[in-house]
Amino acid sequence: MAQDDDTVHYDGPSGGFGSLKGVARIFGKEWATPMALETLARQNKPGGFMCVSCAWTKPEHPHPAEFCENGAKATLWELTTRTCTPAFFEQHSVTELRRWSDYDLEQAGRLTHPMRYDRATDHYVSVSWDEAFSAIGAELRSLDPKSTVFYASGRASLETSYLYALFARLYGHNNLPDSSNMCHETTSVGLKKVTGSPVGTCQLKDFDLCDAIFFFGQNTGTNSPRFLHTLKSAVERGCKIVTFNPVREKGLLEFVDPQNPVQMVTQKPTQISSLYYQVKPGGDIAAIMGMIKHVLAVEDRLMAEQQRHVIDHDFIEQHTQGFEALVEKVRATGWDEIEQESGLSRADLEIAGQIYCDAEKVIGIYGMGVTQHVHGSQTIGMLVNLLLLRGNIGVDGAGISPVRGHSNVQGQRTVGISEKPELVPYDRLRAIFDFEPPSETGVNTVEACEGMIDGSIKAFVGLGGNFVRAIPERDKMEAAWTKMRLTVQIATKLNRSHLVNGEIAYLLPCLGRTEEDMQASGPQVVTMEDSLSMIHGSVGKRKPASEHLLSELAIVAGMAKATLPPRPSAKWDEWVADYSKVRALIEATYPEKFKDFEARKFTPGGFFKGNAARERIWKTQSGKAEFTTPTTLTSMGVPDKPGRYRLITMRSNDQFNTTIYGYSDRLRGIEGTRDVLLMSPREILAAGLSEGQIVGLASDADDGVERRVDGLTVTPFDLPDGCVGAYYPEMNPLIPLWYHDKLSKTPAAKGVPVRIVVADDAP
Ligand SMILES: Nc1nc2c(c(=O)[nH]1)N[C@H]1C(S)=C(S)[C@@H](COP(=O)(O)OP(=O)(O)OC[C@H]3O[C@@H](n4cnc5c(=O)[nH]c(N)nc54)[C@H](O)[C@@H]3O)O[C@H]1N2
Ligand SMILES: Nc1nc2c(c(=O)[nH]1)N[C@H]1C(S)=C(S)[C@@H](COP(=O)(O)OP(=O)(O)OC[C@H]3O[C@@H](n4cnc5c(=O)[nH]c(N)nc54)[C@H](O)[C@@H]3O)O[C@H]1N2
Ligand SMILES: [Mo]
Repeated sequence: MAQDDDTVHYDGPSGGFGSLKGVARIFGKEWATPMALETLARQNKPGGFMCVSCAWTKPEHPHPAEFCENGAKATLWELTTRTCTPAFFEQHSVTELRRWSDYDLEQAGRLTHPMRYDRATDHYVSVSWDEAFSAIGAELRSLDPKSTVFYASGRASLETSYLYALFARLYGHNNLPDSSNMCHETTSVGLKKVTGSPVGTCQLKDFDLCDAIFFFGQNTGTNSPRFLHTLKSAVERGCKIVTFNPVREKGLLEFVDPQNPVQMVTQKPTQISSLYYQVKPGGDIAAIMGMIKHVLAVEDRLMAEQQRHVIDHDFIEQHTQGFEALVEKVRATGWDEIEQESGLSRADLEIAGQIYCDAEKVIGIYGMGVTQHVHGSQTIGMLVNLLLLRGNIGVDGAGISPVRGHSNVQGQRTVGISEKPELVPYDRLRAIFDFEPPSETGVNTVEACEGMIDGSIKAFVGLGGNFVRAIPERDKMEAAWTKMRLTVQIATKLNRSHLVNGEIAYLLPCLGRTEEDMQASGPQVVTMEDSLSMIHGSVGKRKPASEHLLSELAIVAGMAKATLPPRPSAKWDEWVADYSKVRALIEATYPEKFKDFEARKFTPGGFFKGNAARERIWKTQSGKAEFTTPTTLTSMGVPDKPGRYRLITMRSNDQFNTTIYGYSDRLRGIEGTRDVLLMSPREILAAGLSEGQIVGLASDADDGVERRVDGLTVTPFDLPDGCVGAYYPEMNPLIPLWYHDKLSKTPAAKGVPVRIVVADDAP
């Protein structure tokens, strides 16, 4: 695709020296210790520790250095020697800190002491753990459990997560929203609906066997860089990668392996995508419809010529339902509509469709570009439709593989962090702990926010994360937040969510995963589940950032003990002393997935928890894999109109969610600032704007609510017409709380309706 000359772009491939420089920039800072390299060498290795960055799988035979630029940044970020001590809080009031940027807040370093917010002086003051636990316990006891929320950001271990969910249920609620609610909940609900499995079906070995990979809205180079090694090997043995993404992401175009000396010297990159389609944001349903239309046309032609079938009719007959309705819909949909909604030409989609027909085994990959849309669930349904046509689920070398975010986000759901009681084996919880778990469905993230606004939610406990910064509708939410009675945050570093406090507020500092977790029975192991459903043990070896830190598990147990009446089955102290006892509980609760958990926890490459859809056992309502007929060709929630743009909220290469490592998005050529509005040169011209002009964005959701972000520099960028790009989390004030995936309520952060506001005095 042609690139206008003045469009900002970066010429180097992803990986390569640029990625080493990215790491060096962080290493160079005074706060990285000389021990850092030794820690990095243990990253993602059996018996080592599992990276705190993304959830991509950890292979059985790791590279000498099995980490990437961004994994190294995440590790070093945790290893900083800077500390955010009581003296820091004495110096800076909470009101003052609210004016700091996300970057500056986390630069303050690791939290060292448990802190209580003192409203009278507007400062955090240090408290003892006992004091914090008993105050939190007293507050929780005085509240209706159903008016409280226990949030989890997907990092905490399986052991901690299991106990956190148990604490919630013993206390009396299922209000367990998770970062997954803003992320792959579309998968947990949408993929489960059609395949019966809430997670992907692929394993690493499938990537050695597939003939084609169709890639939708996942930015591998930045968000799961180690996956590039897998893709590179696939390409080198002839696998075709076909990518759909409005942005020409460097990592999906070409890659220099920083682990490969020859490639590093020659700098000859591997071409990753054979075909790259700049689909309109929200245009994926239409694009897949076009491909399916082509598959049907090929089938018709082959049938007429009495040749072989391209569609796997035996599979469809035996394993699926809904095929005829889909075919009818596809035949009734015209190419003009498909071209209009996808922004792609019939000829291009026919080429993609032909690659699909020619490939024996196909994998479908997707990320936030699919899940964060109003009709994201329908897009997942369409991708599954495409795969089912040729029996591409449940055979080696094929399948569907959503790429998950946080390092244990998938695992947290596996061990009970879910607002939906039907997803949790209550019979086993009853038997093990001798209690009646609450039957009422809890709140997800959006519902928790609604509850804070209407006053029904009165307390928030956050196991990691930066909730206030990550959710939509920030301005309204920050105001609602302060009306809560109690807010408790378990964290490693200071962030915005710690500065908008309830009436009573505690900030509880915890160990990071790289740090040694010493308990009564000795140093502890924790476990996590990656994107491919592999379970891994992780051991931290570093000296903790402060002697006052507790492990996340100990903090959860401390709060639970202070809140709940004692019961013989709840052995909080024993569990803290020895995490293997918690693994035994996990195995007892989920025996099919965690058989011989303790013995298998260090299996190289992890152990597979199993997946029914992979075995072609469909745990759907119909007992079959379901073809679904889309009700729309666009996943946008509002129609286009003049002056309205579709905003993609993006992650830079220098951030992990709300943690901003720096201001270099080197793979996109944007340096020194995050306050940019990315637009195609054509659109800049058409809107009467000029490069470098400072503009604002306003929400254009037709609900009469004023939402604004100002101070964005117009920057030419290679994007399809009708859309603009800007960074997450800065753009979150623009997303209405009600603008989310219909089925799962995942906020639709990738197709936000906005208009551009030019100040009267602008040049
Ligand atoms: N370094 C780093 N690693 C991370 C994270 C991080 O912030 N930094 N975050 C972690 C987390 S929690 C998650 S969930 C994952 C997120 O990883 P991804 O799933 O990759 O998420 P995003 O970067 O938000 O967006 C993905 C891509 O979708 C494209 N896109 C936008 N709209 C559309 C559309 O309508 N259709 C299509 N086909 N594409 C579209 C965007 O251009 C972008 O390339 O990464 C995890 N890993
Ligand atoms: N507009 C827009 N909004 C989005 C998205 C988007 O693409 N666009 N993406 C969404 C997605 S996919 C997600 S997952 C959410 C992210 O939402 P969250 O998971 O809530 O946010 P993070 O930024 O990952 O959390 C960062 C904080 O976690 C804490 N932390 C780090 N390590 C640890 C640890 O080991 N233990 C504990 N207890 N705390 C730790 C630190 O204090 C740090 O400040 O945001 C969502 N919001
Ligand atoms: Mo995520």
